[in-house]
Amino acid sequence: MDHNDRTKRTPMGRSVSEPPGRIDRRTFLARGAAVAGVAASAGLAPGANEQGLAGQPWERVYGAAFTGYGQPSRFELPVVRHFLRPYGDLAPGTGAALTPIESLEGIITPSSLHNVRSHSGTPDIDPKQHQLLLHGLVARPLEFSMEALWRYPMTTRTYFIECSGNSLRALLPQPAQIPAGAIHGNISCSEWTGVPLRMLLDEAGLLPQAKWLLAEGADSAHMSRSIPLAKTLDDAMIALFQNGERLRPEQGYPVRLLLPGWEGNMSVKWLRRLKATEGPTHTKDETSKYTDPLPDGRALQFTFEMGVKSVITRPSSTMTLPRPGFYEISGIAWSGAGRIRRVEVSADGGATWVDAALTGEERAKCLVRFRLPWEWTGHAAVLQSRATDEKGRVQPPRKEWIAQFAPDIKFHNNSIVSWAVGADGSVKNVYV
Ligand SMILES: Nc1nc2c(c(=O)[nH]1)N[C@H]1C(S)=C(S)[C@@H](COP(=O)(O)O)O[C@H]1N2
Ligand SMILES: [Mo]
Repeated sequence: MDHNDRTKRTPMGRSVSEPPGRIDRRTFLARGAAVAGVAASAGLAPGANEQGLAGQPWERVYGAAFTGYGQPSRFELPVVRHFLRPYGDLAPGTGAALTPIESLEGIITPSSLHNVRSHSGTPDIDPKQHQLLLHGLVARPLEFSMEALWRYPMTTRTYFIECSGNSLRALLPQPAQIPAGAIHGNISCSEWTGVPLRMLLDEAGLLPQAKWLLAEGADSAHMSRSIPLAKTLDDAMIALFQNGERLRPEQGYPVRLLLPGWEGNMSVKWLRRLKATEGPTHTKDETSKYTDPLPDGRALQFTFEMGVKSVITRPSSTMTLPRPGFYEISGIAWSGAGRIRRVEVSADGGATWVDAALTGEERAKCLVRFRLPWEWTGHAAVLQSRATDEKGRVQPPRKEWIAQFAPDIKFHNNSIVSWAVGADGSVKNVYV
């Protein structure tokens, strides 16, 4: 449709020809003043700024002392991870602590809010006692102290980690009315620094029969997974740092495996052993879990790469829009296959779509932030986002995705997420 057809405005600045809730970046920018107007009606009386210059209480007292390790403002204390503890207090560190994606912006997850997925809690590992063994089908078995690992050349990359059980709660029979992060927050994105795994494998000398690598953690579950060699020689990293500091214990301190774009489970934390093998080991963690049941009774095993996906984080489930007017729709998108090429947003439950602006799309296997201005007219609306990656894969509608699997499917849900905005401004999780 020609944008010039939309220039007839009412005195309120609303185009009479536009359908309710239409979204358009140019309209938003042209009418930025209207947003300021909303703020004025929200209580900022003219002249309030000048009065404010007289000084708030904190402007008249000496500030707090330095702290050794900084913390967020006390006013941000409610921003915390969402716990999913299937065994309750019996196993308080088992399950997941999901990132409050609904409260965050940009693409980096603060380390303290990184999602945590653990099968047997977080071990308290002394880095001086911890060793990484590299053995099996190699010419020279090696054992690395953490100090030894530090002496290798390192690389720094920004990658997401998504649990393949993310969005499990979007498969409940009824849509859960909980924050976006409690449903879709089993994902985070950090800057990781470490040693390319390839370098250690080259040093050990892989034998020709070696085709897979078993990775095992030092937690009491001894979580372990089999990894095809091609990935370990590609972009796999032995990560030691997260967002500039040593890994957090919950992320695998003192050392973890990082397999960019692959299901989070394979990025073995608290890494203690890598064993080169001829075939996959078929560990408990890759047979009893992380398989996808099909309608004909069979199951898919080894679904490594995470699908193309996106979710609108603002506005999202359990939020309330205080009044009609301009909002910025904001969300995250990612793909295990590489870069995000496009994110489209719909405000009418998928009938029409508009391209959103992207931040960070030059990076592969990294979160991308998408944003789009939106005018909420006060009518009911259904907000959705749909991502496309550089391989041309498009995020599927929920019904289409579900139809591929048996009813007890639990993993790899990358289907489109829908948030319904009611006439009262309430935002609800809905299935479309
Ligand atoms: N040793 C070990 N590694 C592990 C796990 C575990 O329980 N033990 N959980 C896995 C799972 S299921 C996921 S999704 C990722 C999560 O990484 P994060 O907690 O840093 O987000 O770690 C993986 N690595
Ligand atoms: Mo996971």
